[in-house]
Amino acid sequence: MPGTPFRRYRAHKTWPGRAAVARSVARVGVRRYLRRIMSDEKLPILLVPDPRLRLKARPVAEGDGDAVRALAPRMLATMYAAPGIGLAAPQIGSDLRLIVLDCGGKDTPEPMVLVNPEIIAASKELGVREEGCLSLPGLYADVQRPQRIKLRWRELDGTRKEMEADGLLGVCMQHEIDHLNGVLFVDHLSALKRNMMLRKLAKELKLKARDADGE
Ligand code: K1U
Ligand code: ZN
Repeated sequence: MPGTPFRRYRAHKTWPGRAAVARSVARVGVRRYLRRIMSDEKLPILLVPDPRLRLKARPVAEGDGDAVRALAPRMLATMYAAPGIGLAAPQIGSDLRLIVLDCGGKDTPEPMVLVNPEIIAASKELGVREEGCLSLPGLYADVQRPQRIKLRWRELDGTRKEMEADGLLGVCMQHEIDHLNGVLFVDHLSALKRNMMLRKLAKELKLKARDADGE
């Protein structure tokens, strides 16, 4: 696997499952485990109103294997450092349909790398949960989405996977797949609320940039 920053998993063709992650964490501890699956390199996260956040990402094709295997550990490092519980490739300027997630606890990491994820079923019942976004720093709002989804994706080795998700994991998966389609959580709010929040953020980012220039 030339050019990939994977260390421990260099010889693996696929991402380890939940049980394997838990066994590794129990053996080496959380910090050492995460250091093994992450790159040292963190990537800058694009902020609104960067137009790249509004583009539809393209499906990962067979020829993208090396790029995806190189990107995934960098995306995990970027997500953990932010800190966040998810990250989609468009947020770091890539046009690939690739997301990483970890909705596990502090002592029970559950890193996931999903290639070409798609929602194949969604419940009629809706739920409301507060969301934030690394591309909209400091903004939070209650968002209504399907309570439960069925998701299909491919592993890094191309293996097809499916699972059902609800709660925080289900919300996070929907939020990240939205990013692949150029959709942000504020798009689920009323135009009035969305514009108010985006104006507030634009002001804050302008002040921050001015402060940084003055230093
Ligand atoms: O996609 C992103 O911008 C990441 C985003 C994911 C997300 C959060 C909440 C609901 C749905 C999707 C974040 O991770 S924002 C940061 C955040 O929620 C968080 C940060 C540290 C600890 C716990 C949560
Ligand atoms: Zn986001």
